[in-house]
Amino acid sequence: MSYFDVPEIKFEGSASRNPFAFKHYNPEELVDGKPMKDHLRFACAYWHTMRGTSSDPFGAGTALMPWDDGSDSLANALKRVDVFFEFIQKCGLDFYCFHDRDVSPEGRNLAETFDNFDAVTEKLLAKQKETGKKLLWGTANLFSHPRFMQGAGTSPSADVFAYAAANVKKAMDATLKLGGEGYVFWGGREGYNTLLNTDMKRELNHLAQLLKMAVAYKAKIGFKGQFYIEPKPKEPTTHQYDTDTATCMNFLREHGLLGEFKMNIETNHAELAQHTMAHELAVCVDNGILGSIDANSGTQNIGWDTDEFPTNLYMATDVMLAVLKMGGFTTGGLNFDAKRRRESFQPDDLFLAHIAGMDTFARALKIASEIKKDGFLEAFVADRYASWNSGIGAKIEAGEACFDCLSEYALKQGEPLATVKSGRQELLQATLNSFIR
Ligand code: XLS
Ligand code: NI
Ligand code: NI
Repeated sequence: MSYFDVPEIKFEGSASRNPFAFKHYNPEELVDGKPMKDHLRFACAYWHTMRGTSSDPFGAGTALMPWDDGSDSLANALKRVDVFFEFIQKCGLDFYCFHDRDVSPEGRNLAETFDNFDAVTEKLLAKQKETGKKLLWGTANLFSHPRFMQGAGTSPSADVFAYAAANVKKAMDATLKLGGEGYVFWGGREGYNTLLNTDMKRELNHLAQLLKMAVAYKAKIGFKGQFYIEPKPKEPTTHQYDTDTATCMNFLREHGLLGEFKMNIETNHAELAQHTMAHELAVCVDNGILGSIDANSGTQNIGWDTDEFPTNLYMATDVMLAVLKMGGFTTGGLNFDAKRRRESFQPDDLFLAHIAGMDTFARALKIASEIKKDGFLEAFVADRYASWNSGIGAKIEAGEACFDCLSEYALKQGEPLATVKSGRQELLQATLNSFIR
């Protein structure tokens, strides 16, 4: 039984005009001695690929999904697993990610919901064994159902908090069962729309309690995967508590949780936080907490999460420079948390969208590797800070200077303007451009 009238996607090289072929992604090709597929660790998002209908606030879904009967039945959910695995297999995506509710429907009560989930994860496990595909990370959807309208871990209702915790526990069990390499906490509706009705301090303490329980439960069941927080500043709530990496780090530090979590950084979220993706990744790399990446893109002039497939080579190059700088992914990867545009409604558009993203990152990997080997950026930055390597600079860095001695130094030294060198931003941008080919 085949659901897609599309062949297995193969590498044909940059001269190929076959839309159903990779022009740059050649999984086994070595870059710096490591196969491209191990550098990139591409993952498919179950929610967008299988459950995205391409509806928007002004119109119904347009996506053609001939395999889906549109019902919330368990049988339909089980059938989607077959479709999904055919898709990731043909598209050469080695990993996938899911929320509990993407793969299995709510039941009439929590026990039935759990039973549904068990039935589907059994099938996911069987399919993983059959195909060799792996789970990059799992998570719980604590934002779609009306019960979570005012948050989950930060809901004003303790009963909702307990319900959310039960679902996190279950989703962690499932991730362990499926050999998942990570587990994501994205804030969902953890935030507020107005402070008039919100006890922010109490809500944040509750969120910390939820995470502490998750850490304890992780040890209890022996889940060795990596926990990630996925920052996002707004949408669905006006203010999301996990605004950006720096905010998340401070929260984790305050609650003694810093060593337990890394970040899952999403391009579109970085942009919504008025940062660049490069900034968010740099904060992570500098602090040793870059875990995984939700590879997508926003639209610069739009203020919400459009989750487009990433095709911007400059942005992808920034991403791969950061990934190479940290020495490559360990548990993480590049998850296409991306949806095709509403107008791209045909089933084969799922392939074309992923091919576009995969080829973009394959090129970016090669470009970033060349930039790294050339070393011009590192050399420039090292030279820019050379005054800190000896003399007064080294003394300050070592914590051996004080205001009195610096004042004495400055009075003797005179005007420092002559020691300031050009930042050469335009030169660096032009040099970087010459690698993008
Ligand atoms: C939503 C988030 C979400 C997470 C997983 O904006 O990106 O899809 O990645 O819960
Ligand atoms: Ni995401
Ligand atoms: Ni998002």
